[in-house]
Amino acid sequence: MVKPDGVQRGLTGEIIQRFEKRGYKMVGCKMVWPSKELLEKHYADLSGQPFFAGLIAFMATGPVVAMVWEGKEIIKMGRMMLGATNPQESAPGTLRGDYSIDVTRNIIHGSDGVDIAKKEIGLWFKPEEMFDYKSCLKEMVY
Ligand code: RTP
Repeated sequence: MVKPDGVQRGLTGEIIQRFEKRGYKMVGCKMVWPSKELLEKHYADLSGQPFFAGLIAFMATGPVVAMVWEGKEIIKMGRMMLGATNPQESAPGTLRGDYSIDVTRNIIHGSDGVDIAKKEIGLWFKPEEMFDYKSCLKEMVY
């Protein structure tokens, strides 16, 4: 998910391009201005953290771009492409390492496991908003 800061800074295209160029297939994509209720469900596992309220407030400041990507080891590789949560620890060459300096405004969120991804896809997408289509990347992806 491109966070509000990523959308407002015009980084959505760059983020999508990095995943596409790497060989991943987009199977869902939508702009959403999320409610606090949706965000509280999305970040439910962090509800005990001191930064929770600030994180929810920030994430509700503008639209985000929710995406579903498919391909070999997408969770592991996607998180490598994002870089460390705290941009001060993100390697140059990663999205956060190249484009952010603040842990809240770290431009992008990525699911950190298959079960978490399923839960998050269920929160953000209706089944008819996901697409199973043929791609010329298919041979690379599978
Ligand atoms: P994400 O879910 O966004 O990909 O990030 P993550 O797994 O790497 O990090 P997580 O621990 O799940 O935290 C979610 C988001 O909360 C913000 N955060 N702020 N110390 C802090 O102020 C702090 N720690 C985390 C970050 O924006 C992080 O992406």
